[in-house]
Amino acid sequence: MAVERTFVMIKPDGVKRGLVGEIISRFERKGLKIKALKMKWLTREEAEKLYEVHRGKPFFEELVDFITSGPVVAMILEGDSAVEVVRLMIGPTDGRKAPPGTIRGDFALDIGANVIHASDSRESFEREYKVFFSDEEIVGDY
Ligand code: DGI
Repeated sequence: MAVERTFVMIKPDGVKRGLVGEIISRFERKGLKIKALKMKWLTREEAEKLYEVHRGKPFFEELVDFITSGPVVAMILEGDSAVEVVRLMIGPTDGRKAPPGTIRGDFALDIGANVIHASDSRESFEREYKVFFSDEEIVGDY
């Protein structure tokens, strides 16, 4: 087991529906440590950077429109196998197919408006967190 970090973002639908506390609470209860936390309304440029791997796909414009439609809450979480653990906790992309008990399974009924984003690899984490945080904004051990 290796302590690692992952990047999580509660999307505009999750913020508007008042799910921020519920979602953060799930990660805290799991034992993951919050290392950075921020609310932000992304510009189109920032959204395109965050989702650059999807540029050119048919849903790209819709995705950028959606993610800039309201503020998001971004965080860096730390813990054993954090990338894999958080992906398991959020569930598959399509809320209609996500199993109950996962965040998307419990709160989402759509493939686009699916409440939450989490890095799918260490490489994605390294790229994604930099859209929101400088290294100085990550707190030390506690
Ligand atoms: O890592 P995920 O968020 O589970 O999924 P992903 O990396 O394949 O896609 C990123 C986001 O793009 C996803 O959360 C919602 C959106 N998306 C992915 N596939 C589709 C989509 N949106 C629409 N409208 N249609 C899709 O097929």
